[in-house]
Amino acid sequence: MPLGSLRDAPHFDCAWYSRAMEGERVCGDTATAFTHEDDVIFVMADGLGHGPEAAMASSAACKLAERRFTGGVERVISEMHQELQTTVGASVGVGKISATGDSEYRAVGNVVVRREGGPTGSIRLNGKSGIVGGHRAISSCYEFNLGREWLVAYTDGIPSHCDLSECLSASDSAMDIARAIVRRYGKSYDDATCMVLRKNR
Ligand SMILES: [Mn+2]
Repeated sequence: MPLGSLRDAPHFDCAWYSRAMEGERVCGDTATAFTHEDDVIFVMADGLGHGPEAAMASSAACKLAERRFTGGVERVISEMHQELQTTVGASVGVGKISATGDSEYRAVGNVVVRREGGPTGSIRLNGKSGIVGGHRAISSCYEFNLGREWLVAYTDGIPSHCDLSECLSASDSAMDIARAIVRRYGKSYDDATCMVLRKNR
């Protein structure tokens, strides 16, 4: 079993915070993170629409990754695409970060990842239009080295262009930041999930 918990990656600070839209009891977004060999893998999924059907699609994507990830980001997205055919489908982002920071991130649909607080300022990584489990799921692909900057991933319940600077403070934990972003920017009429991740050293 090559997959492990984030406790196996003490060199990463990673946390996420989710809440359902007003009037819904379940959140249609699901996120997860785990280790595969020396890499940290994170998944952010936003089921189409909201409520239990959306939650079923997004959690199926995350569970598949947790059970079947074998090292390939593109491959796991195409497996999700098959698995989610019987669901409403989901926007999905999957990232893989090595211990040295070498990273690959791929996304389909409205999941955004931002690199924040690095020397180049704010960089936004958008998903390619499409839906995992829907008609087509060709992912956008980004490769980069993660230094000491924050990676912030979120679903479209948070505006893609919001100013994160006041939520990102060096002294805060990933959980404090994720919660602050959802509370400050989350749209009341959509599910909102934010994951925050950084290498500690
Ligand atoms: Mn959404």
